[in-house]
Amino acid sequence: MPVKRSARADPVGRQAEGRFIVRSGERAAPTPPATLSKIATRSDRNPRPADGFPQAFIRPARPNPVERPNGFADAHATFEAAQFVVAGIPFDRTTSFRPGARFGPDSIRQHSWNFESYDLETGVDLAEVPIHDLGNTAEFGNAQDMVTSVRAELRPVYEAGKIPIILGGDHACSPPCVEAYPDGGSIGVLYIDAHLDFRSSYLGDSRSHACSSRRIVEKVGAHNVVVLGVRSVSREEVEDNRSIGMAFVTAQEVFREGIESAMQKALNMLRTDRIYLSLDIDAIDPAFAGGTGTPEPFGLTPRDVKHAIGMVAPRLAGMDIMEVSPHYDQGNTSALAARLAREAIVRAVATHRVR
Ligand SMILES: [Mn+2]
Repeated sequence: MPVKRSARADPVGRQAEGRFIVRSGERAAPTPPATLSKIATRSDRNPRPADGFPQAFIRPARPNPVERPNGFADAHATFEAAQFVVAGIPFDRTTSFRPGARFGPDSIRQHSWNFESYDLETGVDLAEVPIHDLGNTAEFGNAQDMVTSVRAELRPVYEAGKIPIILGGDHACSPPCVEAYPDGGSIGVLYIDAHLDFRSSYLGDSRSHACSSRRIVEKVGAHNVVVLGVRSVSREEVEDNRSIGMAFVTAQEVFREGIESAMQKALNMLRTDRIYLSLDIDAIDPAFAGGTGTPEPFGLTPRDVKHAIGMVAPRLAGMDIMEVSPHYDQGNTSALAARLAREAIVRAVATHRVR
């Protein structure tokens, strides 16, 4: 039977402080991994009523669009058992053009229910992978509050050896996800974005989404960051970076050389054992992912990014998908984001490098 999401175990012991809370709605009770078919698993969540009930009122085998649970699909595990931990940061207060990425996490979760749990290419069934959904952070008044809280909330996730899958939110949400990585651990960052995001400060805010790669460089070092898919920079960003030396691979290079070669180049530069993948959905061409705050033409294809995820997966330390702003399209951007999150999980599992 459905249980109140807010009534479940508090994995990091901080729900009383109002973070990673789920504000509304109910969620289907956890179900064990499927042993028969996908349909059987979905049916378990929606038991058929007793015989004789009018046919018109028999509930569908899969959640319908209005009664779909709030959480990420197939996230049935407890926090303790989980290898992957989904969390949402519905924060978009530094968006510089079109706001709305605060609606990204829940829209991505909704669209995650569209997909089968079984992945044809890897043979991995997400229903058998321990995934936990922490819910969303509380809302924040400013970027610094968000940064402080996200750092504190994500550190225990890393310390427990789990891989966070963070759903944003504007790209200002990414630096604290990297900064939360335990001190002493060396981490590389693959930052996939149309923009360089290398401003020192933007509109008076050093925590603006226009400054995110720079904040990450300050944490992990310029030699441990590569930006992929770039096609929009300011002159000042490029000039600043000449002395700092963060590497980037342009969208044009990906188009010219192909994603395999471009990614090989990027991975050769990231010498750390583990890599955090930050994906600004605007790296992908607005023809495919127009539901975003700052759409930039001449972008990567969804297939490019799928392939890039597959190449990073054996070293995956964590991942975020940011800047999905669902009200600017018909759901295709959210669907793509949900599918790419699932791709990261199945590829990481398939390479048997998950701790
Ligand atoms: Mn961007």
